[in-house]
Amino acid sequence: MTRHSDTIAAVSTPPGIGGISVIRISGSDCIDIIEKTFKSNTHTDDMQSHHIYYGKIYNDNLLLDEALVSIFKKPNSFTGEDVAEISCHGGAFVTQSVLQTILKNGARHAEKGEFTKRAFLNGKMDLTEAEAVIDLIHASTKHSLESAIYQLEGKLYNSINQIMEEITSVRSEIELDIDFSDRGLEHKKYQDYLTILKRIKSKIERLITTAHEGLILHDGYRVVIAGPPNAGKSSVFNKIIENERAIVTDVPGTTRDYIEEDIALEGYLVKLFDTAGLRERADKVERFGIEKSYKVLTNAHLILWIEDCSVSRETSIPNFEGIKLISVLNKSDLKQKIEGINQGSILISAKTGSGIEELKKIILENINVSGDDLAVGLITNSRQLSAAEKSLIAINQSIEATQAKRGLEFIAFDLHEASEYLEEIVGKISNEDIINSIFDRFCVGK
Ligand SMILES: Nc1nc2c(ncn2[C@@H]2O[C@H](COP(=O)(O)OP(=O)(O)OP(=O)(O)O)[C@@H](O)[C@H]2O)c(=O)[nH]1
Ligand SMILES: [Mg+2]
Repeated sequence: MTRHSDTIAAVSTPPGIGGISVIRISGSDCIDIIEKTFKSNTHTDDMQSHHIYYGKIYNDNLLLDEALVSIFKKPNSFTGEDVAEISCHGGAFVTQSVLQTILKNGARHAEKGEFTKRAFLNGKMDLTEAEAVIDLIHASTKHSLESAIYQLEGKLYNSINQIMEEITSVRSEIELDIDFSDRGLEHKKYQDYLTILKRIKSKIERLITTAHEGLILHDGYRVVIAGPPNAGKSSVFNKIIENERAIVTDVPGTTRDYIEEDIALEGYLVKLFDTAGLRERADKVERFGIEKSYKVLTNAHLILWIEDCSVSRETSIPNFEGIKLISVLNKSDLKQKIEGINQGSILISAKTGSGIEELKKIILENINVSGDDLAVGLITNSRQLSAAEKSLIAINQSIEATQAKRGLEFIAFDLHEASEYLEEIVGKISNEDIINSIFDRFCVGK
């Protein structure tokens, strides 16, 4: 029996005590196992797919629980195999006893994500949809949930499929030309191919640009609070997250290691970082903290540069290449020494809360994710992005080859490669390790 055709079982509801627990079973022995474990007025052979049956769960002759059992016969189930779901009482002991009995009666304990992996291997979903299942489980904000749902509906899959079809169509035409033209192609034909290839290129480019939004919706928008020591960075951080999370003191150099907190701003996931004050003179521990601050800063989407407006500026505002920086003058409740308002700085006070709402609004404006691309399907992780980028490189090579009127075989080869990379996004991955690493991110029972 292969690893994929034995019967697996796991608790699908979260651990702990709840009203009910659901145990999921999938595989060819599923119905047999139900027959051995579950006694109801309807005999197992007469149970219909997609119906719920009431009965009792036994370990041999020992009554364990009352339960509801639903059977989903293949191929119309989540995994594409025979599936049963047992809803029993939610106590941890009851649930474990029922699961142990099912394992004793012929199932193997499922690995992380194994149900979804089977759904993928049985052609029930492509990889982007499988990844959407994980995202759906982990979605913490409205917009990341929406993006996962669209992906689960196959939006990304459809967009990619459409591009792959266009590549296949032009490739077959080129291959016909290889077979039938012994004297090379006329100029016009090259021009026609060029037009088509450029159109495909722009579609892949558009796909890649969606990754910016997709990754923000999926992983969050990174806002890093930085600035000189004692400017009130940690105070601003606490005010934004509405919690006294960071230590605040009047001693410069209080924050050593950076801290991170996730917040939801109007349905967007924002990852807010508080960092160590940046200064030249610092002890060993503080220097470590400052080095780490720089690392976080270089990965920021947005930097809030906080200064104390009641003291004179010692150093000018730094420039972090390619990263938007907003100058924030804190302690507006004190007498101002820095006049920065006319230069576009915003004035706040972490002490009184003045300007904090405005600051949040500015963060939101900068997220700049329109949501227009949601319906098209967004690239939402780096695995998908890197495959799309490789596909773009291959398309660019095919364009170069066409412009140089190189042999048609070269163009066909590049197109083949471009298509392979796109297929990698939706599922044709030959590397077992990559597949396993994707499903490893699931929890058991999913
Ligand atoms: N008056 C006034 N004091 C503030 C304000 N914000 C912070 N402070 C005070 O400024 C001091 C430093 O605040 P922190 O939030 O620890 O400053 P920091 O920038 O995180 O400092 P380091 O972590 O040491 O770099 C504390 O005594 C705060 O109470 C403000 O808006 N007004
Ligand atoms: Mg601090």
